[in-house]
Amino acid sequence: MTNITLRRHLTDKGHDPDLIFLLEDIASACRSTAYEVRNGPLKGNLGLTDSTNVQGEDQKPLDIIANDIFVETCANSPRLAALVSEEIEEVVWLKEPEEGDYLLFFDPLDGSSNLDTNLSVGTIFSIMRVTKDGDRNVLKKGSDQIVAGYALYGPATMLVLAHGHGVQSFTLHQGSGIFRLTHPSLTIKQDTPEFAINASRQRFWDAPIQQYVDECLQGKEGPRGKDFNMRWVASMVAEVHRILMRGGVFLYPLDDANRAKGGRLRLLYEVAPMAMVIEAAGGAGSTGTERILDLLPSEPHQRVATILGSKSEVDYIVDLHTK
Ligand code: FDP
Repeated sequence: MTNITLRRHLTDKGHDPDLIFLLEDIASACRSTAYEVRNGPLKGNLGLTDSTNVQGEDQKPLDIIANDIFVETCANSPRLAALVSEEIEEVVWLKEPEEGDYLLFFDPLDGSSNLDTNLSVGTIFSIMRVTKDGDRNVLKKGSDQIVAGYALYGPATMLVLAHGHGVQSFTLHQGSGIFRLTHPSLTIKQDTPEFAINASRQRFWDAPIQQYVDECLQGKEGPRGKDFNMRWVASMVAEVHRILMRGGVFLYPLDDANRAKGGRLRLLYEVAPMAMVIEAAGGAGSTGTERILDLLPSEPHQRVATILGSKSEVDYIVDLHTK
């Protein structure tokens, strides 16, 4: 561990003070969310609410609590023009947008189906800029992100950031509430035989995904010539964090059951931020046919096919699609 705090690190990198302000607000919201997640069973916050979100998915009390924490905390940032949240249908405008203002996209509590079983969940976020006065367009490419990251509420609370200077992870010190730099440079191992996919959907998969998983399962005796390992936490933040720490690939592909919706995971506040983190750590992110960061969304809650992780593995899967 270093003595470098989040604020010191962001300041050393020469970021605009308004961006540091916003990132510190995001860190505060993550700290408060971690506290609520940790105390969820004691406060009776684990069950379902009567409501569904804009995606038609059941909401848990903690989905709503985390969303409210982010909206209240980040609305404090003077240059934040708008918020786009998984839990809110409309874009929330906080001010008349001016050139250089920020736009914040977030999934306040990703993987919340894991709350009942006390497994890791997280928050995913992304920051983009308003490019001209009065511009209310939030439908921008992932390559326009200036910062992307996530907080993982696991045994330790970690904040992972990609902000144009590689990928760093900060760990929340439980006593002081300070995020300290614990992983100054995260890079993804290229040669790790581990894949993550919800295999119960196999009957819906397209041929390239069928072939990829089939080859992995054949192990040493198959065309890949090595044994693979499989993991599925059903929490994208936990999955991506594992891949950052020890390599592998995460797949939530387009399949016959989710094709009409465009996929499972949401582009602007789940997949594009994770793709930025993964690429900044030397990995790759693709739909199978297109680079995720090149996609232009057509609506704020758009879904997308997702393949993220070690570059060699993602490239291999893209090749299977091309063939
Ligand atoms: P959740 O709905 O619990 O928020 O973002 C959606 C997500 O979780 C991902 O975190 C996770 O990878 C995926 O859905 C789980 O999907 P399955 O239900 O198919 O396992």
